[in-house]
Amino acid sequence: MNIKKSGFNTKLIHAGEINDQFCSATVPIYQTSTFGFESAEEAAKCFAGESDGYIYTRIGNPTINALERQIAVLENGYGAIAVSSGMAAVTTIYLALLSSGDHIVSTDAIYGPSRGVMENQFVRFGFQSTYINTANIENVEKAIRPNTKVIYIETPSNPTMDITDLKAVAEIAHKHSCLLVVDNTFCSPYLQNPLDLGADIVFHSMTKSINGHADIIAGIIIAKEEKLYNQLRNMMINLGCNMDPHQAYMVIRGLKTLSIRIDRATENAEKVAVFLENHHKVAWVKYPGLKSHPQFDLGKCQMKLSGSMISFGLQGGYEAAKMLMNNVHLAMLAVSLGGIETLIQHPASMTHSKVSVEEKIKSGITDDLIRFAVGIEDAEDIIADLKQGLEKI
Ligand code: LCS
Repeated sequence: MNIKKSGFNTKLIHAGEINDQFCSATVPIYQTSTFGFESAEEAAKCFAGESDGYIYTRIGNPTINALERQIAVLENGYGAIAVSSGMAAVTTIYLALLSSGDHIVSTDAIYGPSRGVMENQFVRFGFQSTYINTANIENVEKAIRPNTKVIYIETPSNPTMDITDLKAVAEIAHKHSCLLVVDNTFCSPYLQNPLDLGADIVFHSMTKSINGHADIIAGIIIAKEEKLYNQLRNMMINLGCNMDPHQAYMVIRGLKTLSIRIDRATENAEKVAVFLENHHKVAWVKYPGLKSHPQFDLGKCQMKLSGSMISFGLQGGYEAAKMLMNNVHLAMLAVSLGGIETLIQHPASMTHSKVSVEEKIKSGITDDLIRFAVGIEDAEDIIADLKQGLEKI
């Protein structure tokens, strides 16, 4: 069977299989830090790259590699590099691609620390950055400088839910000899495949929907070409931000039900978004599946489904938002997303609290914005919870 030619769900179940001696149905956990060699000659060959045996788990491990092979197939990439967290993926990418004096153009409303690490820490290493609303494609070309090396996109953006046209931005990036990097965490490989649309590197916080069970922190980077893959893997090995075999096993376990979970969470989110849009205390709702979303048509052609993330604001602003968050019972007041449980949070004071006030206003992370990550409970219960919470305002 050629797994690359099979359907998405078959890949979810079988693309990571390994041939172990007992024909186990699941990938075994190779919980070892090091691997022995049969001879000094074999050891030398492995270190010279002439034999592909395992050496040391920071460099490679059969359980971790099973997950990497599987995600590379799901994203149609050359290869994948599993790392200890989504932020390890972000920092590995920055450090592998940028040198002192290089410039990056990025979506402004991205996960707070992905921007914070660049503006507050990597600025010491001479990295330059410009943050813009990439949903307006004209902004991207205008922001490019002679020293721009990377265009970094999150779509839909976190937490503003703006959608960037990946095909158009890939064209601009390549015209200017830049690499296009896409954070595909909100969508997962099930909803969007940026490499197919022209991106060079895609990455995920697997803490979210890929693992899906709120019990693991993990990340993965997928490169389209071999040269980029090697560049990224070498950086990961030397930074030492590898994944642990047990962590990989847990992610492989969660990944198998990715499409079923996302189908259900999306079905719920569509109902919740309509409920919110029709509620008199709700000022606005931003959800890719609503016709009122400014990039509804682009979302439809770029994403398989509209996903489980909704942003909305209340008539009463931040004060009303606090009352809602303090009065919901089923939705948990917590950061993160893409899990089986419904979560509610306030980005301006939580996930994006380190972004400066001016930048928050500029990028649309307003004080009234509530981010709602819909889980796989019954839609009626999620809506009833919101309804009673809204009545308390
Ligand atoms: N990229 C995106 C889009 C994210 O949402 C997150 C985490 C990361 C990268 C970093 O991944 P981590 O290191 O946590 O695995 N997002 C979070 C959020 O929105 N709330 O809590 C964490």
